[in-house]
Amino acid sequence: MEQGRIIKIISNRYEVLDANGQRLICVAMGKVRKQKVPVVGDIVLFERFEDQIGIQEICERKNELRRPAIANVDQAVIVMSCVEPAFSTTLIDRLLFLIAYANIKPILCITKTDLISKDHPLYQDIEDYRNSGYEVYETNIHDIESIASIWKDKISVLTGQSGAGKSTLLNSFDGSLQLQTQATSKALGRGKHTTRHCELYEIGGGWIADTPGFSSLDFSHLDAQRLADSILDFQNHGSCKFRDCLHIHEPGCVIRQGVEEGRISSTRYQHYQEVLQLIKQGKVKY
Ligand SMILES: Nc1nc2c(ncn2[C@@H]2O[C@H](COP(=O)(O)OP(=O)(O)O)[C@@H](O)[C@H]2O)c(=O)[nH]1
Ligand SMILES: [Mg+2]
Ligand SMILES: [Zn+2]
Repeated sequence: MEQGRIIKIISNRYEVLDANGQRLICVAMGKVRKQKVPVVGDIVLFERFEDQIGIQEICERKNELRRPAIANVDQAVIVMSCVEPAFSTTLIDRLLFLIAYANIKPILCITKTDLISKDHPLYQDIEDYRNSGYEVYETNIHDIESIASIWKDKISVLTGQSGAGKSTLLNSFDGSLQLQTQATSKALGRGKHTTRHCELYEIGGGWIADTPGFSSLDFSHLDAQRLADSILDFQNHGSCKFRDCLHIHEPGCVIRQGVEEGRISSTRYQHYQEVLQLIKQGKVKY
């Protein structure tokens, strides 16, 4: 059997990139469909038959996201606009937590900087992320230079609200892509949600998935302790001396101390507490 990677899914047709870089249209064989639902990014074993190419097996995933459904990514870029839609550290942090929880490297891309002044207060939030150890890029339609070199040899996924500028960003890197953006979809009268399926595009020497915006983020499947252990702000601060510590009530907890002394972002800590509540409550909409 040969190995390849799913780069696009349209209903039950899977586009697989083979070892020679050829794009093949495949179907999923029955036993695969029983095993699990194939997603973009999946490494698969496939077989060429006379009349079709069949995916026989989905290889073990090194990581996976649910929303968007994608597997085996190296980095997830949270695309957040300065305005339209409004900048939100709550949303950034919820995405940061979900991405780190999934064992994927998060990166922040702040778009539409052309629409705000250089002394806008949100630059303090950006500084806060940088101080916490996150990689942050600032872009706008006229200037994407700073983020141009991060894609090489990596599988990346863009995530963020509808309208944040994800498709615009990818179009700026490769004009031939012509991904539909909100402006173009309005012109065509197709409403707001323009990116309908998940697909990997070859850009900047790597592969990037554009994804639709989401209407909700689901925290119901998260384990509270694993969340606490996956938050980079806490990890960078050294480990808490208590085992199984959620860093909430425990006296002498190093993370709480770090927050009190201003060495851990109080915003992130507050958002962490909120997400713990959401986990307790079960399902949630943002
Ligand atoms: N002024 C400005 N507008 C932008 C920028 N990036 C995207 N837009 C606009 O924002 C709207 C939404 O962009 P789109 O790429 O469709 O967002 P997506 O839903 O995240 O893919 C479109 O009208 C874009 O032209 C930017 O850097 N500056
Ligand atoms: Mg889009
Ligand atoms: Zn603790």
